[in-house]
Amino acid sequence: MKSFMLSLGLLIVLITGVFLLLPPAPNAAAKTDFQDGNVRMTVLSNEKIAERMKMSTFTLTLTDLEGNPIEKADLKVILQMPNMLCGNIPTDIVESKPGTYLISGIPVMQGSWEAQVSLRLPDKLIHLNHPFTTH
Ligand SMILES: [Cu+2]
Repeated sequence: MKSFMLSLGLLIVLITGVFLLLPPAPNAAAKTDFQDGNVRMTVLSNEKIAERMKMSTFTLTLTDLEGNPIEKADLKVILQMPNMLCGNIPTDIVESKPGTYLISGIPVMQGSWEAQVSLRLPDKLIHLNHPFTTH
C-alpha cells in the first residue's frame, strides 16, 4: 500500500511537471474568415500569444466579392469572454489602409475570449466572432 501511494505521488508529480513544461498554447484560431453574398471579411490575431492586461491587436480586412476594399465601414468590435459576466471591453478601430482595419483592446483576464465584430451594411447587420486565448 505504501509503495502504491508512493507511485501515485510520483505519477502526480510527473503529470504536473509535463503540464508546467508545455509551452503556452497559441491562439485558438489565429484567423477567422467570413463570406456571404456581398462581402468577404477576415480577422487575424496579430500577436502569437495574447496576454491579459496587455494590448491585443487584430487586423480585419473587408472586401466585396471581387476583392475591392470596402472603406469607411460601419464596424463595431468588443472583446468578451463567452460564458462569463466580465463585461464588454471596448476597442479602438483605425482604418490603416483602404479596407484594412486595425483593432486594439485590452483583454483583462486570462482565458478564452472573442473579438465580436458587428458590421452594418445598408441592408443588414453581420456578426463575426473571432476566438482567441489570453495567458
Ligand atoms: Cu472573465
